[in-house]
Amino acid sequence: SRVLTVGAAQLGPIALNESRKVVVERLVSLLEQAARHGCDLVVYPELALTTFFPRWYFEDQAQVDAFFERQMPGPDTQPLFDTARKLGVGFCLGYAELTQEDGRARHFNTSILVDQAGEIVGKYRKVHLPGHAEHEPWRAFQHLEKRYFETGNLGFPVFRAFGGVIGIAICNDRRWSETYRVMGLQGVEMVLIGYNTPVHNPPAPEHDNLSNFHNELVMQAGAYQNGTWVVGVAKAGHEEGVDQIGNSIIVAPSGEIVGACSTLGDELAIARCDLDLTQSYKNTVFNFAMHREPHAYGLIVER
Ligand code: CDT
Repeated sequence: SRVLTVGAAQLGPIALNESRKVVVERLVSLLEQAARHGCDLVVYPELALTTFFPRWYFEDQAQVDAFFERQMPGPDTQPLFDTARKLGVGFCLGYAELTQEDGRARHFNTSILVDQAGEIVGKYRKVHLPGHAEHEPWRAFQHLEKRYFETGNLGFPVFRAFGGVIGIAICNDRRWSETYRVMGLQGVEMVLIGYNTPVHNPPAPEHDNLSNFHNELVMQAGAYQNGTWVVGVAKAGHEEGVDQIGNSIIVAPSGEIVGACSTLGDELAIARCDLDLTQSYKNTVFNFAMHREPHAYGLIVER
């Protein structure tokens, strides 16, 4: 067996005026708790350093850029990396990334994987950006990810780390079967997913009371259909007037939930995940080499 002990480090709300320093203290506290319980790896939510800023329309780009990190680690996040190295616990962290690429400023919704030595060993940039690009005042709150971020340009890579094959997805990515399958085809054994999911979906309020059900449905299906562990971690609770789901879960390759948070605040859910449990799915019902029929799947990549 290859046991990876994982902590799903759910966060409660982050206020608009909460400093990075205070948020990082919360992250460090969860990392210390995880170390005391023998975790190898801790997974934080999407955009874990600030409030979920796409809920507001900002005209001033400088105001938007204030939510972005220009350096990782930077002065505010260095203590998290130092603690990881000291405790020998890795982490996966979501943040807004502002970088210079191809001679221009690029904005991505990013997540990194940091190993037990405190080194960045993987990076992913969100592909499935939800919401809208223009101000829509009829909404109770905005979801302007399509305005503030570019579509991720790294595909869905997997990383050989923590004794296994690790993949990353971010929030809305988890609703798309292609996300898991592209990583499944690369042998992924654990997919790490942070999210910020409002309970209320303004264009489809009839879905609101199904938000936890859909959260579990997509991650349990993604796990089973690809023979992989899935760790889903929320930024939860009542944040700046918007209710966000919690429901952070750790899902086995069987599709069963083996760990879960029960509050809407800062909370750690832990599971001992045997990466070898992926094998009986990858070698039988989801033996891709034996049973996939890609000749019949062309439409998926044609439009
Ligand atoms: N952050 C993020 O991607 N949130 C989206 C909200 C979409 S509303 C269905 C999510 O998929 O949870």
